[in-house]
Amino acid sequence: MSILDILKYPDPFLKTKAKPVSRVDEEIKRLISDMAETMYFAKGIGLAATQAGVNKRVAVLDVPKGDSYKKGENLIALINPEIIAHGGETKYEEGCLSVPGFTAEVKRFTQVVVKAIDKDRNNIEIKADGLFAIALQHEVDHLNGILFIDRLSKLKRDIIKRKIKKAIENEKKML
Ligand code: QAP
Ligand code: CO
Repeated sequence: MSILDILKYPDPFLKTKAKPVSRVDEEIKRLISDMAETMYFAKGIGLAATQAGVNKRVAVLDVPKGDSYKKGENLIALINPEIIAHGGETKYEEGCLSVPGFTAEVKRFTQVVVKAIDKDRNNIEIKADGLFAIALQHEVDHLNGILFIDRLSKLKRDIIKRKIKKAIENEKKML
């Protein structure tokens, strides 16, 4: 078990379109367990392999259902996830472990159906709505090299990018 380094915007690797996993072997299982450990350590509810610098279509999520959050209760690993159906339109104030300290309202589908392989090599289909549906779209985006800030209007994206740049400059001055 190890904690992985989470890449932060503007790391260019975050733009990588990740490669499909062809075999769920021990290496993938280790990656999944390290990603879950890293997600909990960072207090996140979702993490894509791309964020850990790994070029594979793997994501882990643990999205609270309702208001009670028990760590691990809703943990799921998705291999080669694909959105095969969607409906509705909604907005959600999103954050990201690769863009720490910043949030923005992002337009998303209200409901999604995601097809994937789980860690036990089963083909699964997940019908989701609410926060889970948002999280699934956010993680599939990461595997396609897309960050939530890329989904903002050019004006809002430029504003948030400038704020992030300033925050990074200030961090460097503190050292
Ligand atoms: C993706 O995001 C997501 O800025 C997971 O300081 C986003 O776990 C799913 C986090 C929106 C559903 C809705 C962000 C933690 C965690 C931060 C995360 C921070 C500390 C983000
Ligand atoms: Co993210």
